Amino acid sequence: MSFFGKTVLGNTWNALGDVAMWAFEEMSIYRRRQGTQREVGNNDALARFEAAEYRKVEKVSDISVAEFSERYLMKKEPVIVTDGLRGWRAKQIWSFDYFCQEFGDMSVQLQDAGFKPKDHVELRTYLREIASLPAVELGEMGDNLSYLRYTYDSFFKHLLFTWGFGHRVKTNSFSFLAFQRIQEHWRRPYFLPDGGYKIPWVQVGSLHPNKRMCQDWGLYFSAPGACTRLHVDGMRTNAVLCQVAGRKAGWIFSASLEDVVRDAAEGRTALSPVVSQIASGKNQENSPHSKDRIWQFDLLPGEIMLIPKGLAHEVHTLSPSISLTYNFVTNSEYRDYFNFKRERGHGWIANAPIAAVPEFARIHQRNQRL
Ligand SMILES: O=C(O)CCC(=O)C(=O)O
Ligand SMILES: [Fe+2]
Repeated sequence: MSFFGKTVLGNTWNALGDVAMWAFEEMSIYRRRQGTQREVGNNDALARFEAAEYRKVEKVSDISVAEFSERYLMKKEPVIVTDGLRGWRAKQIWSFDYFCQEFGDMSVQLQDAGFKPKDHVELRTYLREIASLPAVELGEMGDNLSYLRYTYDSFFKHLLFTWGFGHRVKTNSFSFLAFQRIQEHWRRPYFLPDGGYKIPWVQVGSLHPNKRMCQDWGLYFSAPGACTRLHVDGMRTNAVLCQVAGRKAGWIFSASLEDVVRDAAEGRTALSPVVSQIASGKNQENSPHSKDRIWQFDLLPGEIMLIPKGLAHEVHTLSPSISLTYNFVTNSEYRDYFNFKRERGHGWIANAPIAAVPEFARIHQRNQRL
């Protein structure tokens, strides 16, 4: 068979896998979640935060696929790979000027801190505006600054891109056009396996995320002070946040804290300084909440962070930022991914940032000084 024939066949096979996978998951979640409800209201939220282990996301470099997988991916432990962009021409090419020059005339739709669609603006105007803003510290938030995450013009076109048929699609969407035109500037990060993925479906051959648009793929542009509010990604898959320009910082919360942190952000808790045996010290090994963990991260240009599947996180932009992100699940993680998702359902986004809760901000301030 010709090379072309093989590619089309391969893409079609992957597409069928994607659809079957998605249908199977949705059915299972639907059947499981009928009639169950999340418990809301956590009066011991502050105590839980106080007692949780507060750490920095570990930084590593020159890490092998096997080590990355064993130490971080399989353990749902966040990590930053400092030489993550190794081999990416994007490091030299991508800048605010580059995107102004190449795509400046396009109209793009911005979003708010909760992914809600906002104004349409000219890309050049937006990029010039944010590129000139001064840096901020973590916790200094702008007044709901808008954010350019992704602009997909139709669901069907999106599907074609995810199945590797993007080159055949006519579109005026910035994300789609950019995806096609910057393919040679980036690649799958060197520490991720080349094949064996359930999401997107790649059972034979290698995953090329620069050719086949992965779940939640986006080129993100944001201003100092902009925030992506506390959330769990919709599909509860792993995310890689690839930082090309500017700095981002924020927090990732262990699965055990999901309801607590959501309730705290949304004000469904008294957050009074509860006097309890756990509030005064760190969790003991055998305490019921010993798995409670808050990771704070500082992500610099050239680095890639893993946000493990299903964990709540909040991301703040500290200086004018360009980053690329996409989501995935490998074969060996699938069972854990599936069980967790069946239990908890889809992701969510809080209606207010956790950084704005004074009691949480104090815990962050105190830990920063340690
Ligand atoms: O980079 C950001 O601001 C947030 C990325 C993220 O968590 C997401 O898009 O789901
Ligand atoms: Fe996210």
